[in-house]
Amino acid sequence: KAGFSGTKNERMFELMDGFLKNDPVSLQKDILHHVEYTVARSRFSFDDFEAYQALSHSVRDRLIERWHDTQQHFKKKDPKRLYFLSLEFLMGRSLSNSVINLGIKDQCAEALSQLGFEYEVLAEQEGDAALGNGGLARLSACQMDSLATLDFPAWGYGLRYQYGLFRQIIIDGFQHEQPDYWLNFGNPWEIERVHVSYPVKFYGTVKEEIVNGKTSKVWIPGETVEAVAYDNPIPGYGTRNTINLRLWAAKPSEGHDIESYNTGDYINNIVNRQKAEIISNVLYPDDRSYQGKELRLKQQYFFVSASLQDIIRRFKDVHGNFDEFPNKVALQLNDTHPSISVVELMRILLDEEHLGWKKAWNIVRQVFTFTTHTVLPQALEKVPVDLFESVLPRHLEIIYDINFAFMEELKKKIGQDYVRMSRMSIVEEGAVKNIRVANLSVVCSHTVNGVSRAHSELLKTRVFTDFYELWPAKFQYKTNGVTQRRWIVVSNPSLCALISKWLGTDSWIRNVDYLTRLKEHASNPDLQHEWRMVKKINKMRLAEYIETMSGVKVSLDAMFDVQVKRIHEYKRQLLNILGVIHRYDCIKNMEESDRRKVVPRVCIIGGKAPPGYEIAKKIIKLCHAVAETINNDEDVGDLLKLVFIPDYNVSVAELVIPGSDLSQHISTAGHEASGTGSMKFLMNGCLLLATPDGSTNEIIEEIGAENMFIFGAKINEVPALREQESTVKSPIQFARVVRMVKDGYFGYKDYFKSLCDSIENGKDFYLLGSDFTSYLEAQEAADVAYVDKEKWSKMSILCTAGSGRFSSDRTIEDYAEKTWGIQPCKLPS
Ligand code: HBZ
Repeated sequence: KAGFSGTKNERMFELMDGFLKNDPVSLQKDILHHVEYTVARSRFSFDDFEAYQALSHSVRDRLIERWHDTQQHFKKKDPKRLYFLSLEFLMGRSLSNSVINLGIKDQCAEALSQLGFEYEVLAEQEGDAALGNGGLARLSACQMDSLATLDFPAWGYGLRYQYGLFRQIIIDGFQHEQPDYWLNFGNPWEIERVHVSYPVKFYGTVKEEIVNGKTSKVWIPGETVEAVAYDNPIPGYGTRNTINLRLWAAKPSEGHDIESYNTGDYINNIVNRQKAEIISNVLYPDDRSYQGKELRLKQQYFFVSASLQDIIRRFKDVHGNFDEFPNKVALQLNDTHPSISVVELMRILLDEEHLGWKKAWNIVRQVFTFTTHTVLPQALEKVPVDLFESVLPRHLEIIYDINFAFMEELKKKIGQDYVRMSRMSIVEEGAVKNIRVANLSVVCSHTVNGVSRAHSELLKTRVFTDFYELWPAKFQYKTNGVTQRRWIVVSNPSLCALISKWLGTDSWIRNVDYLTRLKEHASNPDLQHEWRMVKKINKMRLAEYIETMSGVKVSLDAMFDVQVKRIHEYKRQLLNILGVIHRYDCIKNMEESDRRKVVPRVCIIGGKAPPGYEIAKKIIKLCHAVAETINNDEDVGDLLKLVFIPDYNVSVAELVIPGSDLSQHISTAGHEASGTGSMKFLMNGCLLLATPDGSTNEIIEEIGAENMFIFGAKINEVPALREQESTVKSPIQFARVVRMVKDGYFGYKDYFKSLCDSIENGKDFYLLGSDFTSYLEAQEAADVAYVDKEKWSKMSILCTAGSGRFSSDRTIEDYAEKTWGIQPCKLPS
């Protein structure tokens, strides 16, 4: 014990030399250390990728320190914790986000430059973590950033897919899907916790047993799979708080099936055990439909079961019984995907903790909150009862019991209205009996949230009307938001510096209310000039990228007009392409002298089509076919270009959004629950051309319709328009551009036939024809505004200035107060 001073902990801290230091020399030492001992390359010879790995490990070490302190602090304080359950998280890259949130970007850059490396080049080495489809999944990621930054005691739980969202490659204009081997080069941002693992059971039978004189149900599983934890630290900005995103991977279970080893075929047994890993193999790539697939149900139950075991273990470490559970635990259901957790918690409380039904049900109803991200009733998940019975037999029994109790409660309130009762039932009767997962979620949660005001209205009037009438107080909404850390600070450093310069502070990075002060300077010519310079830098980056990806050279003087998002009929990329064809047609038919008045455009489209969605795939092909014609037409030159950006993902978005002048959010009104892309563009001073759908109405309130280009039918006009659709003739320009496609002007005549049929009079469900004229008018208004540089710059500044309300910080504070009932729990600095 020589030299031992004070407590063991202090001595250990001394030995470790305190916390890691963040000056460039210390960082350099750490990087070289990791090159040699983690990456196992010689410190005298390593390439960009190896340098990226070593840098990431150095940053990760710092995250781990904070992570430990945060968890220790939460443990000591034992606050009510939020557990965010989501089957999807679209985290994108971690290095750039981590160095920003830790406040060590400049130090890293300096450390690297002395070693002969460039920070920006290394950051580009990282692949995206794409464990999600689209809006819902990226929203989860933004919300995790806000939860950490605002010091909330929160945990994220999800699934660690081996293969994330497919890579989109384009061959001859057609989308092809390739597996996303994102873990092939290692993932420095996760920590495998081999000791944190739980058995998850499937199949089998249910028996009755007498426990302490009471009948109890015992589930005898037919298969057990082990869930192993992988922790992903999520650092807050301007705080030491670093929270955890725990993702589960499936592994063969140790204790399972030992018998058969003695008797059976050894090799086959090993092979069969290995099949357990299939559960966490691949992310489902359809972001709107769900067809009751067994593997999908197993994925959902797998991550939920492991998460609840983990949450209950943590709770029981401190608490002797479940009375305090609702005061210590909030469980957030991110859409219906994790909703089986309400049944699983019931099962644990009843069968394992032996609580009575009433007590268990009372707990369940106090802890769950549910957010839905959809508008379409048909997109709500259903699981065939037969499937349920085979995979989770005990859970099906509990669902029946919950439903019975609910129906009894309902009868007392509404009397014998059996039609309404059958609509509200968790079990759907019919040729195929189904479990309605959305109804289960509404019944078992104390709060149901929509993702924008308009969405919430639709939930009340169309999707959950019966439930709203029964429990009006349950229904709330929290308009989505995005994190300004990733969408300005990380992705647009020049704009970030400019904003801080003009506000005289960088406080807006933590407190977005400061952004509104930009309004005072919106007409200042100096700011406007600098604002345009920043945009130009970002457009240059984007133009270079476009040229590399598609070979098309674009002019920086042209307006960059962007629509990037998943490809869906309701999002109406087809309307955009038809608009481009119209513009092309006009230019072609113009006198030479008139062409000089045309405002040059670069139309940029990007997004992935769900692999089985034929029409969406045809839209991608049409975009390429039209681009081929336009981009090679000498009459048109720089006046119009059309480019498709392949494999759109989070890191591509970080490049595209800052470089856009105009962006399109043009869903048929009543279809986009919220939309979050628009908010990222807004933050980056990009003007919006949009329909009054989802969160756009709230954006209009904040930015002013005069600073946007709004067009098209309103939500409440759509039903009548649909009814009249077959009788009202579509506008002549619309008919003309559709005919061009139909007649094979862009080739592939037969292939595009069904696409054209889908928007023909009488079948134009998404009302492209009906909105076409006002769409063109909005586009023209954008042209006129763009020519007036001062006016455009002012509008652009006002977009950024008004974007504060659409920060996920605001959304999360709202949820914390009105839905979850949690308080910040900040680490002392
Ligand atoms: O969630 C989106 C909404 O379409 C969008 O309007 C909203 O802004 C965003 C965030 O609230 N919904 C989705 O992205 N939905 C999915 O990705 C999804 C994924 C798997 C499914 C179903 C839906 O099985």
